[in-house]
Amino acid sequence: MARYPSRYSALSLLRKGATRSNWPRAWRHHELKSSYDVVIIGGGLHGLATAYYLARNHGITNVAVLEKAYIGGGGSGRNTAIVRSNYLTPEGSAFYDRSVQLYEGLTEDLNFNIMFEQRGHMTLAHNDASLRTMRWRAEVNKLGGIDSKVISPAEVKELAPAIDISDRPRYPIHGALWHPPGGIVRHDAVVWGYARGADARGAHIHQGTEVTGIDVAGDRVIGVQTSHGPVATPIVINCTAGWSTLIADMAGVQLPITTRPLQAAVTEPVQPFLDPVIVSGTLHVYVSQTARGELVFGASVDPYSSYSSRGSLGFTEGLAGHVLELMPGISKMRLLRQWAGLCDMTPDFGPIIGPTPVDGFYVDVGWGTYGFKAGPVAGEQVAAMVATGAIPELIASFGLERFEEGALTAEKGAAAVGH
Ligand code: PYC
Repeated sequence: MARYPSRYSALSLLRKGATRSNWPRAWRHHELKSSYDVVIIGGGLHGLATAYYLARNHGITNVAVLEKAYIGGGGSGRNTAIVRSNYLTPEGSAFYDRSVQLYEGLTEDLNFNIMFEQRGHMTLAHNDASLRTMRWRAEVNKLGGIDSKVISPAEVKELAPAIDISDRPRYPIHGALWHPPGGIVRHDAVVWGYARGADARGAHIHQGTEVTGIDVAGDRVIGVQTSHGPVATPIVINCTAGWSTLIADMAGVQLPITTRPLQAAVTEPVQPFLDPVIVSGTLHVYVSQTARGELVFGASVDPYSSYSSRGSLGFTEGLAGHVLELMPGISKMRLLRQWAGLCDMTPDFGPIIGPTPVDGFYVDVGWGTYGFKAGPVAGEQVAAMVATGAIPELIASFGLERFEEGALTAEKGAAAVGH
């Protein structure tokens, strides 16, 4: 398990907490300027990472991040914080592998402890068909140099003793895809670390600033309208989730996206007993145990479009039934909270990153259920695209034009759970 230095010793944290003195502001408030070189819409992980890498890697600092609520309040704060790169397609696994690499170095790079725990990621197979997909994924992963292999039920039990590998459950376990570099991160810390890094390098983060319109002259973007006034800019990047289609509509760009809620829930904390992240596509559930001892659960996206960010009783009932198939020993644990985040689903379950028919208007959207783990690499690659004007190889297959050209990416088979 990776261990990273913390910025504060326990004693200094206690002293600061008790006196509430001298907490440095992590990012500053600025007046909204009338023009910026780049405007990023969406103050989540993707928008903040893009601002950070624009400054860090390309020296572009006259940048505004516009967030209608507060930073990290959307998908970045509502996901289940899983990081992995065991995707099905070569382009998907190469892309997410770069993200794992960035996550591995992020605490040091940002000088902010993101608490990345590489405890391994296990995708269970409950039938021959899923075992075949696991083998396929393992082979694609190995070819790309990614640590990923199929393991037996006995090895599952050794790595996660709480899992029932007997033939009692309705869907007994036949094996699993084991991916040691996968794990979990403290998701808020990643958002705050990027915000701090972007701010320190000159980007302006504007919370409570809603984009109400995008100004286009001819076929070129020239600015945005906001709840705090107009801003002129030659470059606008749509880094939103949930509202990505509404923002794109403002520029006259249509995106092939439908928005679905994805629910999650967390239990009361208990002693550590579950090391890896466990995923079961057949049972539509994934679970990990946080450093605080809570179990964090997620499931499939809801089967309807909605902008709701609340949990439902139907979700809790389904989740409990499925989780107890996997781990009958936790039947007495109590759920503390549940919530939903918004997932922008594309027809091929790949993201849409790149330019659009409107010059200067870029998108980094359509992340479905993969957005959190992609934050660092998406930020890095989008920044490179905007700075150089060229499309980096790692994102070349995720362009908007693929839906017209029929060059789809087919990443559904690597989803954590069914869609
Ligand atoms: O793809 O690993 C994943 C995932 C976890 C939660 C939602 N998606």
